[in-house]
Amino acid sequence: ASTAKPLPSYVSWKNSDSMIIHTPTTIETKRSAIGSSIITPSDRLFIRNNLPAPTAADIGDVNAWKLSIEGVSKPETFSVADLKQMGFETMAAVLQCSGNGRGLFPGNPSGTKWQTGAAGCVMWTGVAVRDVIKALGGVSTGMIYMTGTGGEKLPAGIDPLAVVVERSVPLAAMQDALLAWEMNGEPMPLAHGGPLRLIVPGYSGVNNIKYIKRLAFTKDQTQAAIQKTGYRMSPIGQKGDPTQPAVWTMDAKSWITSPSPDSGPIKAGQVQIKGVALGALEEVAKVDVSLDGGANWQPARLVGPDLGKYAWRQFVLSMNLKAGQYLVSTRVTTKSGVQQVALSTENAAGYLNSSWIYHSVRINVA
Ligand code: MSS
Repeated sequence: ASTAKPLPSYVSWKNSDSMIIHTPTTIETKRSAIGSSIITPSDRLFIRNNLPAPTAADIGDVNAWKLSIEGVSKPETFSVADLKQMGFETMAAVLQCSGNGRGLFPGNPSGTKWQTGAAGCVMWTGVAVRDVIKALGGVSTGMIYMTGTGGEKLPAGIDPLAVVVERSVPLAAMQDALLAWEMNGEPMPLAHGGPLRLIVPGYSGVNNIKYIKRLAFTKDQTQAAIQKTGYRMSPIGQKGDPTQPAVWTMDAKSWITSPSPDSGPIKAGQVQIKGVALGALEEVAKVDVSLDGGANWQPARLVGPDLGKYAWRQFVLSMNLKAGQYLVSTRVTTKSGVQQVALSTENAAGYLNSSWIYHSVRINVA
């Protein structure tokens, strides 16, 4: 009997064969199912919700959805229809949960045991935050953070700060941020943050606020628990607190998508070793592949168009493999020479695992 859980109704349109359903709010893309055309198909993109997602009835008319903007010279509230008249940009950017790869840390940190599939490369369309801010006379002096607030209805009887999805990122992140109403050429699905989503490219998943209702430029980081104590790089055994680094930018990282360790033995002969590599904040310069756990490295070939520094690159290494066991490792280097780390510091909640050692995969060739 199959023990596979069904897709929850709010994402029933996802391709269930491609997904690993950890819980109704944590749904991962299978390693081999991210597709091979750079952009992750929307029906295979992972899902992570810290609060139950709003329903279509909660949202109503998507063009009438309101965003208030504060901490600027002329604070203003815009509808999505207004924003659509203020600018137009399209950008490819990787969306990756802060906890992607948590299940590959050796120490069993708490939280969903994501492998590689809490990530995707997505085309986002919307208006640049900087254009909206310009129209409002610029950011007020003294502001150091950009704070976005999710539009979920909050459960009654609980301190809102304990549950609201509200995140602050350094003001500089505003430069390339987008208020997006479209994803992969379609209106932003509700499950992915429609009617309007804040995209902060280069920053991990949690900073990309879905159903955003407020964008504020602030002197301080929000007091919301998800910022104050949550998503902190806490030492193992310690609780999160504001003195610890916040989970903000991602790191250079790569992994193989094929052969997938879950797809059984591979036939000896010519094998295409494929994967994806992100530079996080910079373009990918090269990816090296090792078949012996990092003793020897060979350059892979980058495949397909370069969609900019916030996208990922596909890579392939075509190899003639004899029968045997191989420990396959991949290591990305960015344009300025930043190399994917060998080891990531394990932390209490298992955030930001970008270690090539922990992402190495044993494959059997028969
Ligand atoms: N937003 C909101 N509003 N809410 C929630 O819950 N989550 C986070 C982001 N944003 C949220 C938000 C997270 S956490 C993540 S990853 C992301 O989102 C996801 O996305 P999608 O679309 O995939 O679902 Mo981790 O770091």
